[in-house]
Amino acid sequence: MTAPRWDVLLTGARLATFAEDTPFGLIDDGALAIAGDRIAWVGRRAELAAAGHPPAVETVDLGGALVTPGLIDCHTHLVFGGHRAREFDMRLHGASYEAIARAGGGILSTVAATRAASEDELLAAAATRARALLADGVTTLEIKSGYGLTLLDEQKMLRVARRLGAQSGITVCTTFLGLHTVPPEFRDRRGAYVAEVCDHWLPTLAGEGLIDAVDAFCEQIAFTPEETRRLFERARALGLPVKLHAEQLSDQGGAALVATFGGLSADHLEHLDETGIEAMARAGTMAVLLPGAFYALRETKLPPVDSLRAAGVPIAVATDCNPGTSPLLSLRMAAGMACTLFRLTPDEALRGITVHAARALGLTDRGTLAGGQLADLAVWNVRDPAELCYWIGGNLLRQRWVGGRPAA
Ligand code: DI6
Ligand code: FE
Repeated sequence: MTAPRWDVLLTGARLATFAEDTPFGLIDDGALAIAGDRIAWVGRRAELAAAGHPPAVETVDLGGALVTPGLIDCHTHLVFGGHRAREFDMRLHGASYEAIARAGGGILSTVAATRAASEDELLAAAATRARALLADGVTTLEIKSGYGLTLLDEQKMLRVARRLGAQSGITVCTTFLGLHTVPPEFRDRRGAYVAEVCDHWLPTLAGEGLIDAVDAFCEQIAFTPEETRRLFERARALGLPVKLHAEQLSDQGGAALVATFGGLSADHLEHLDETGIEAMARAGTMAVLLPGAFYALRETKLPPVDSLRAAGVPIAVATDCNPGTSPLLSLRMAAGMACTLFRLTPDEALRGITVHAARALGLTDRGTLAGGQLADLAVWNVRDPAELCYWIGGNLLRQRWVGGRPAA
């Protein structure tokens, strides 16, 4: 794309573009031009003169630093009250996640804490967590509801997510997760709860512009495929995209179900089988791997990465940041864990937190360094892209650019 004017020209950059199938889409000694909030030109510095543009308003020499697209966390539960460190301790003493949930802990204990918190308290706590993600390169974030489980408390969570986007200056995509668990008020009336969520809350919250996508926890300890299908039918009628927590603890056929609705993604997938993989490949439903939950639950069943690759299902990686199963506040760390635990290559893991993560959110305007893409960038203190997966912790980020401007 040519632009009438370049506002900024970054030179002396190693560009991991993820726009090509070459390793990391790497361009050595590259240059990247920004016009307005968009990337105007990407290429080798040597080709710059031939691009025939007038000098940019400002030129910044990055001295050989690595530049990637801003990182995209496509699955988080960042808004919640309290924490669950005590359950962490209980699990270390042998209690299972399912047993804690069945005994009324688990998601329900976070529901109680989230209901008790004010909107401002939730925002302050979520903003602290968001700062950690941003400090490790994130420029787009998905946030799910699902710890309110009354109409007012789900509304409260989704408003907090929207406010967090406005105050942090990054894109926050919201997802309605009313079918997360059956709340205490409906303990013996789950049918009535599903009906309430599908027929009342979903259209109400959608009408208020609070929902970008719809998700459910399809699991033995949560909701059945039939209940999930009912939700997805309502979402489809409202024109909302769907995604699903699928095949995390058991094989419920959730991935195949979300694929029949042309879903954006099926997430977790440790127990995914070939039927589910084929359905995802046919529908273009992406796989989102969540190694933080695998790690925290000391899971041993691996997601079928080889079969996903063979079927050509694109793989994204996310933090799943939540107080129960994945208290993980670094997306870069999630990518590193996807390599170490799931044997993704660093190239796959980094595509998983950039271009594939964007597609898993239905976003085509970001995730690669290419002309016309949003100028959301991460500039790093390392030179080799694989280092972003290899270092565990550390302050690797030099600077984020959001919408064409350096971010604080
Ligand atoms: N995402 C979820 O929604 C559940 N597991 C997961 O990975 C439960 C989250 C929780 O226990 O709070
Ligand atoms: Fe989750």
